Amino acid sequence: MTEKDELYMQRAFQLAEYGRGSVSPNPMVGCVLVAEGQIIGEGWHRKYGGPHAEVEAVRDASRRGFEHLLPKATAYVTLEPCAHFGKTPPCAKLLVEKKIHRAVVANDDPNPLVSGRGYALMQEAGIEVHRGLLAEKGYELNSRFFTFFTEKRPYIILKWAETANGFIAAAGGRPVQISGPASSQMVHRWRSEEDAILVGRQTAQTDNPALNVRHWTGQNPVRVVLDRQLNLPNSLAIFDKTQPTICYNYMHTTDSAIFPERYAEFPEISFVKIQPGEDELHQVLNDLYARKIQSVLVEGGAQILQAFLQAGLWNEIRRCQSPLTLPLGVVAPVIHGATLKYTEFLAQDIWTYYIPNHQTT
Ligand code: AOF
Ligand code: ZN
Repeated sequence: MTEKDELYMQRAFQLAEYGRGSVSPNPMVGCVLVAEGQIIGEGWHRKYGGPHAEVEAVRDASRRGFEHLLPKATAYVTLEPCAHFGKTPPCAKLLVEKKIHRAVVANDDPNPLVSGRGYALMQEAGIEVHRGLLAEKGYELNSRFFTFFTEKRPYIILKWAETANGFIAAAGGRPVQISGPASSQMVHRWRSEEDAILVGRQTAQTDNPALNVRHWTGQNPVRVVLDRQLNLPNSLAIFDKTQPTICYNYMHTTDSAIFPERYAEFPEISFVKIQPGEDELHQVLNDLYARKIQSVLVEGGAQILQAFLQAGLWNEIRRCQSPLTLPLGVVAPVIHGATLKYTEFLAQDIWTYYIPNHQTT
């Protein structure tokens, strides 16, 4: 593998990134076709249900009048080309049909429908296949997709804002605006990037959050609330039916909403029964997994954040510390088992990012 190979793969990753926010539950994938020392076609998976990266790249090559060079081409693909008939025909087959000469891939596809079979299809047809180039970068890019298939649960991001003296709400849980406007906007961008957003009963009640994307453009996540005794009033913003919503509780089940068709025109509220017990979070996560929800942003409050932390059920912490102080209040979650990734300043706020001790990306 040469430096040039790495460069083209970097480009493929750049393209893959354009799919962020529009492809879930599919991975972000990019593809670059190179022949005679030049890029002849580029593509990425743009939208869930749409053509895969390889199809886009081959189309691009044709559009540019380079179809005849495909038999000399190397395909740089960030994920093992698929081998199944899903929403689109298999990409590995397309590369074979186009007589691509060589394929360089970053990550193996963990999807059991594909895993290994994409390589097999290409190798049987005589395509020279290289695997694992810049694999780490791929795991980071598609951390949600990989976590979903390997851990069989969504990727979990814990997020909160605390005062300089460590409170996330005022005394009695009374909400206070802790982070500044720049941070709020960033959080809205984050909401648009994840499949679901989760809060506990107390937060739903006292903050009455809409849990939608307002200060950014993008898709609204599925709202998830834990209301064990089902005593939240239906006048709350989260029950306004403008967004698909799942309410986990001990009492009642409806099967009204069919997820992940979650961007349907008339989303419903789905009530899902869980059993009281220590594994409640696992029950919730198992259900989200069954609904193909690959990532969840946990936005509080302190109790629910602490529960995820204690259970070791998280992949990222994003903590905001503002310059504000409060005389009394609800104490912020205690972080443990975490490695600091980096810190950044956003206007007056300090954001600190952590990953679990044994996680590499
Ligand atoms: C590729 N190239 O660009 C992507 C792939 O329902 P479908 O047909 O869209 O298939 C989804 C699966 O295909 C997804 O779970 C993953 O395994 C693979 N994604 N494969 O060759 C792509 N997005
Ligand atoms: Zn494909």
